[in-house]
Amino acid sequence: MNELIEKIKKGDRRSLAKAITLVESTRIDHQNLSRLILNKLKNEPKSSLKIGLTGTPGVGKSTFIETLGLQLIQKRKKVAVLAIDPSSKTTGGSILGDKTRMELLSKENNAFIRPSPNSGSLGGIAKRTREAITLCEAAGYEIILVETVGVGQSETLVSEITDVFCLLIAPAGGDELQGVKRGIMEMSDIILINKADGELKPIAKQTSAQYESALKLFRHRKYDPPYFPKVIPISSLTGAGLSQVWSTIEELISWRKQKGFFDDIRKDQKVASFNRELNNVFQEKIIGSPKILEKIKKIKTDIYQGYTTPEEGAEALIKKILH
Ligand SMILES: Nc1nc2c(ncn2[C@@H]2O[C@H](COP(=O)(O)OP(=O)(O)O)[C@@H](O)[C@H]2O)c(=O)[nH]1
Ligand SMILES: [Mg+2]
Repeated sequence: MNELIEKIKKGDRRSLAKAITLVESTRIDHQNLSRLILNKLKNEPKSSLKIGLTGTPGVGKSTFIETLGLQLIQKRKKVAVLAIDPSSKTTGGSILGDKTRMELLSKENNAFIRPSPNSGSLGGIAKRTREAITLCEAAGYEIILVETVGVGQSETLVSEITDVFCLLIAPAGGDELQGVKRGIMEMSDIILINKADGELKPIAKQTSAQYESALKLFRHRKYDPPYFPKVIPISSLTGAGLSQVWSTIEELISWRKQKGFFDDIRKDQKVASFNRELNNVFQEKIIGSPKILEKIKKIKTDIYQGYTTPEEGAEALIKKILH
C-alpha cells in the first residue's frame, strides 16, 4: 500500500487509476484499503482548482473539456477529468456519449481521464467522486474537470464539490430558455453557449443575450464579483472563446480568494458533504441493514392491510433504530 501511495504522489497514472478503482469497489477489503490510502493522503496540500460542467447530452461538454484541457496542457498544467453519469444505473447505458474518451487529451502525458462506471445512489456517487478528486490532487493534478449530465440532481452534487460551476447550453431560436431548470442556473458561475460556429453562430448570440437578461432577474450572490454569473458564447469545436472562458475563471477565482469567499465556499461545501454523507450512511447502513429491512417489510405489510398508519409505522421504525 505504501508503494502505491508513493507512486500516486509521484504522479504515476496507473497507480492513480488503481486507487480510484479501489475507491469505487464495493468489496469490503477494497473499501478498507481505500480508506487507509485516503487517510494517508488527507493531509497532502490541496492546491487544485476544481471545475464542474453540466448540460444536456450532446451539448458538447466532452468536446469542451478536451479543447480546454489541451489549452491548459499547453500552459503546462496537469489536468484530470472525471465524468459522472447518474443515468447508467437506470438505462444500463451511458448518456455521457462516446466522446467521453477524449481521444486527443487522453494521449497527453499530463492528462488523466476517468470515465465513470457509476451506478448506485447519488450519495454513493458523491462520495466516490470526492475521493477520486482527493486522489487526483495527491497525484499533482492542478486542474480537475468534472463532467456530468444535467439530470437526476447530479449537477447539485457537482456544484458541491467544485470551485467553479459551468453550464453548457446549445443555441436555440425562440424566446424559451429551453426548459433549463432555474435551480441549475442559480448554481452556475458561468453559462457557456456552445456551438457558436457556422450556421449556429447568430442563433448562439441570440441565446446568449436571452440568458444574460434572464440572469439579471436573479438575486446577486454575495460571493460573486459584479457582472457575474457571466454568459459566454463559445465553440468547443474551433476553440473560439475558450481563452476568454479561462481568463473569466481566473478572474472569478482571484476575486473570491481576495475576498475570502473561496475558502468560505469550500467550508460550506464540506458541511454540505457531511449532510449528504449522513443521509448516505443512514440509507445504506441503517435502512439497508437486514434487521431493519425486515422490520420495514413488516411495517409496510401492516400499512397495506390497514393495521397501522404510515405515521405510526415510521414512528415504530425510528424507535427500533434508536433502540
Ligand atoms: N458545431 C459544433 N459542434 C460541437 C461543438 N461542441 C461539440 N460539438 C458536437 O456535438 C456532439 C456532442 O458532443 P459531446 O462533447 O459528446 O457532448 P456531451 O454529451 O455534452 O459530452 C459531437 O458530435 C460534437 O462534435 C461545437 O462547439 N460546435
Ligand atoms: Mg460527454
